[in-house]
Amino acid sequence: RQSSTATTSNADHGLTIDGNTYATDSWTNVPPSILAQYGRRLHIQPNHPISITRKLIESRFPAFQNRNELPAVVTVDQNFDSLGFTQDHPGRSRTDTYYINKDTLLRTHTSAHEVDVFRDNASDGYTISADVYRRDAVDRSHYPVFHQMEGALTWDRNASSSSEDLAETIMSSLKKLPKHDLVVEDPNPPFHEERNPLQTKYHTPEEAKAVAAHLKRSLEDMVVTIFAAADKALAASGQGAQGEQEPLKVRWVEAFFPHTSPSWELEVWWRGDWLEVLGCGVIDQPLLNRAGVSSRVGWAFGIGLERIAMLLFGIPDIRLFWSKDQRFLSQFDESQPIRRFQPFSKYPAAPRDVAFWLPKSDGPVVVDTPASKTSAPSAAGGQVTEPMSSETPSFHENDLMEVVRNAAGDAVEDVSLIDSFKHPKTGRQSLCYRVTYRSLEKTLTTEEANELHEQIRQELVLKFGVELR
Ligand code: FA5
Ligand code: MG
Repeated sequence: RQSSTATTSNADHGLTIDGNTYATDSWTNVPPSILAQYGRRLHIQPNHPISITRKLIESRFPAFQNRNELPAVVTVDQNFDSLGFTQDHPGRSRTDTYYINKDTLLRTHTSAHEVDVFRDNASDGYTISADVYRRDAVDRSHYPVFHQMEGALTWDRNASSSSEDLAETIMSSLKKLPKHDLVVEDPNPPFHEERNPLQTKYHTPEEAKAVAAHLKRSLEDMVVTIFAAADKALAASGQGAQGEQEPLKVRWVEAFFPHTSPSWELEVWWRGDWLEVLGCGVIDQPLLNRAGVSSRVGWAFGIGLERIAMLLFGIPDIRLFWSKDQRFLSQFDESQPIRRFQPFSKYPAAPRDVAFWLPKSDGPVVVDTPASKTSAPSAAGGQVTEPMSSETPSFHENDLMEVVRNAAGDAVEDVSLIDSFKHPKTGRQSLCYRVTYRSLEKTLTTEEANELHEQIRQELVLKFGVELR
């Protein structure tokens, strides 16, 4: 198989992507940085967490055909018109979408292939996994290239004698789906006249209700599978005993997509937050008509693979998926059960200890115990600092953390109390902290680490009157 590549050439000659050259025009806005990422195809790279996540989801839909190699360059028609996007839909804007030229773009979602794949009509169910591109902010959970999986299942009307019969067929296939004990919040009516209408021209309420019920149960089952794997990995890592976790909970939220109606988003309650995981709905019938399969009725969903992979493996930063560092890649093995990602930084650590006598004071001293570690925001992120006692102390460990952060910022990965004792005669308390310096950008020299550390030592004396040992 040929690998995908993108090259930028002289604007006069256009853009060459996957061996095809496209004329550029005033719509062209794909930057070289995006073209440089093009062709990695993380979703089919063996043992990559995005690929492992894809396979895990695919495994819940065993009868589906999996389309994972569709190229990312699509037409405006495929990405928007074929799905019924209105002309003024904001998604079409050049501020949101990477255009190659006015007619051609990098797909913004896997839905861009729905009509083509329905037209192929090769199987009742299919998934499409692919890299998708959106002009977006870059932070821990957003990246301008990410991966989606589309899934769809349709039934042929012609195989049923009536709409009652079709609804019954769908409901009986629903009954064969695995049962789960997931807590599901679904306060939504089956349809809402303005917000989430039944496609009255094409579907009876019973048909649409059956499709929706089948859709929701199928996706709930998928979520149960994923989160059971995530819980297991978490328990195995010792980071979260299974019993302590709140039970898994999901909720269905009304949504709008031009290509489904009614539509919903599925949100998962995970570690204290509602997390949007996917969008889905009853497929717009005119879309199926355009694909030449007007006798088919069914559901479709689109899920973000990074979001799932991040919680499955505990990957703290979306940028890590693009790492070529073996310390990242070697942690994932598709033949093994899912394991939590062990954060690392690219450059060596420079640990420095600071030991000091606390000044005599009446106030309590709030420190952590050496066993339970309190971390400054680590370079790899993801570690949560335990809130400490709210009493008014003379010395609060969080003050030290702030001194460290102010002095060294992102160059500090970790701060831990490693020793604490009270002098038997004087009653004075001594503490020793280990500060681990490690930059994401470079190897810190001995001198640089020493300088940062000295600054922190002096600040502790100035701010807290400690006596350095
Ligand atoms: C869509 O892209 C629809 N095409 C999904 C769909 C398919 C609906 C089929 C109905 C039928 P949305 O833009 O919400 O919808 O993206 C779907 C999912 O992709 C989100 O739920 C989220 O998990 C993921 N996602 C969206 N934007 C980002 C991003 N910038 N970074 C990472 N994941 C994202
Ligand atoms: Mg959404």
